[in-house]
Amino acid sequence: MKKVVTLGEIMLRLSPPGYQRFVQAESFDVVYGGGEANVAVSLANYGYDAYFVSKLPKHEIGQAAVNHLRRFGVHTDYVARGGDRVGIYYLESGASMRPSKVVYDRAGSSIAEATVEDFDFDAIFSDASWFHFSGITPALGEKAAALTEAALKAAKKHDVTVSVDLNYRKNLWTPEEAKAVMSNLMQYVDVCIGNEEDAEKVLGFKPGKTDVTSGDLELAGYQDIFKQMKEQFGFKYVISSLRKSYSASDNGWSACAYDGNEFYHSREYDVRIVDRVGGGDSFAGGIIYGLLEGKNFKDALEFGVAASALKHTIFGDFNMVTVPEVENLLKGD
Ligand code: KDG
Repeated sequence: MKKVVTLGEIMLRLSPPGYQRFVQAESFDVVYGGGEANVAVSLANYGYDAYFVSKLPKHEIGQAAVNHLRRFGVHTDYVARGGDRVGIYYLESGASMRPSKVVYDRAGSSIAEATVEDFDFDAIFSDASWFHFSGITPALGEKAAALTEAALKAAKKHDVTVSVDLNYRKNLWTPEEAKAVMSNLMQYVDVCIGNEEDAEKVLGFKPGKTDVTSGDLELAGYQDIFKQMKEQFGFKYVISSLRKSYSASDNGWSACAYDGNEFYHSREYDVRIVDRVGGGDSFAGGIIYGLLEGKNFKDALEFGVAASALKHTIFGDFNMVTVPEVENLLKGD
């Protein structure tokens, strides 16, 4: 079975039940999640040997996060134990015209403080097929950025295919900080994935003439910047999810992509959102699955979009869907 590795932070997520606001909540629903952990769960669901690389404290909350990953089939052999804290994020779910809110409490988490000595990257990547990381991990601080680069160097040394989800997080860094760090890391990347705002905030490429909020997608703008990004960073594939935001609860969901020859726009799904957190991660997970399975690029893209559309119907950060479920959606009208 193919071995896929992701690196990042898994956090405790606390959310007021239903659509309550933070200020009225008397209890929280508990799940665990984090960009790259979510991708690992998707890939474990699809039958791959998915390994998550991270660091968590030795106490019971750290253990609960490890257990959560194991419960969904992710290998935790490379989760180092130690440090002081599990990152937390609070999520207030939006509805109708009220947007969702996120509050982070993650500074000084074990993975943010981890160093290269915590991991044996040579061993981790020597038999791996794929490595996925996102812009969230290097945004955790200088140590995490150095750790990400060390992992990328080891992955490339072992000829492992690398994907990134640019994943801009405005609460963690500014566009200028993101650009300085991420532009350097792009030299290791084969498959670049993002969304409407990531290309601009993380790499400085703005798709012209596109107003996503109004639903007026001018795809020519994407075509132009994808060509430029491919040229500048040498990516094999450049991919963006596309969200038409009708309200906090109703979205149009599709993607566009470029492989150096053709520009593709996928099928679009109308999604009524149960929980959109992790939608981008399941998109990345679906594309990685499609490419690892040897699907052509367009089919891998369609698989990612369909997997991600399904994720929007599932509570929590993880996408608990199977390959047949995604394929059924792909076959449907
Ligand atoms: O992509 C989903 C993530 O945003 C979520 O799981 C939490 O990792 C997270 C973050 O940093 O926002």
